[in-house]
Amino acid sequence: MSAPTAVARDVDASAADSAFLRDVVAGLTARPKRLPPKYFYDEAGARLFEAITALPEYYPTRCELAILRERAPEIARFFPAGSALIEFGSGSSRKVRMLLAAAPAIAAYVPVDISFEMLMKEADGLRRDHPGLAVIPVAADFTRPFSLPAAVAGAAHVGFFPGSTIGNFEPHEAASFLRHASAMLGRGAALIIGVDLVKDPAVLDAAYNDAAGVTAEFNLNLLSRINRELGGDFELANFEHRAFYDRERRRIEMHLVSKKRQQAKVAGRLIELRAGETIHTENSYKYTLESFPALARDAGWSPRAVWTDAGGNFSVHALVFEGKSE
Ligand code: AVI
Repeated sequence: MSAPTAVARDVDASAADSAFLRDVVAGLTARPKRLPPKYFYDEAGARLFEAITALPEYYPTRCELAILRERAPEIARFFPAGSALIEFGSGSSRKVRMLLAAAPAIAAYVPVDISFEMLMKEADGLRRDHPGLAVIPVAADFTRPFSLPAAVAGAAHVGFFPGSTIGNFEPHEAASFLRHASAMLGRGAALIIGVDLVKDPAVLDAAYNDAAGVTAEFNLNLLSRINRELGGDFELANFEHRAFYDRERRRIEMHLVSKKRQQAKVAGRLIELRAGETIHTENSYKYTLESFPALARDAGWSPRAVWTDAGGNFSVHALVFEGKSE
């Protein structure tokens, strides 16, 4: 297969801007106030997230890379010859490179990401290193249904969703993502998915309250982004980062806490905050080796294999869709 250079752009830039504005105004005028975590990832946010993945306290990336490194040959058994690998939220290509190295039978790689620049940069590097692989990027918000490129229509599909990004969805959103994924990938498809595990709350608290303050910067960048892109006037010094583990809900919650009574404007709208009031910016759900397969089963997937790192911190699951496509 030759390597097409065209990129399918499912995201219209002005539509994306107005969705951002709509979601921000709706979230900041709701009670309690909230902002969707998908908006963390502008260029500065993506850079800060890369820095988080290298922090000593942030174990998920290291643990998942260790699993992929050690188990790639076993994972590769889920990739039929000539298949197309579709990565949801591809970002940097570090993880997929491990799978591509172990599975030369993959014919096409479809990275799906909201960031067009990141897609282009990573696609160029992959084409250079895998000349026989068709790299067909799709610029799209993968949290919503999108179309796969026609070039991979006839191939077997394998989804790849690493990083426990599924943990940033509410459980009902996670189930609906899994249902959309099965409809898109089709009958017989596999999905390789990284899922963070329930563990000692002290380890979780440390991972989201790092000593260097990078996670705090990442959280606060959401307000900087609103200031930059939506003409907001948030005073960052008037907010602080708060992250804690809720044992009952098995999730880390991240908030931005207003240090005092204050007002801010966003696109002409007045936002009022009480002292101590929070803006809820992210949930990061943690699953067990029983609860994630149960969620996947309810969404129509058959769990086939699971791998964990030596410390039992993180899991990578192989699911297969045997049912009917919607
Ligand atoms: C991308 N996602 C899985 C990260 C997480 O751990 O929930 C985002 C993150 N938030 C704070 N630190 C990292």
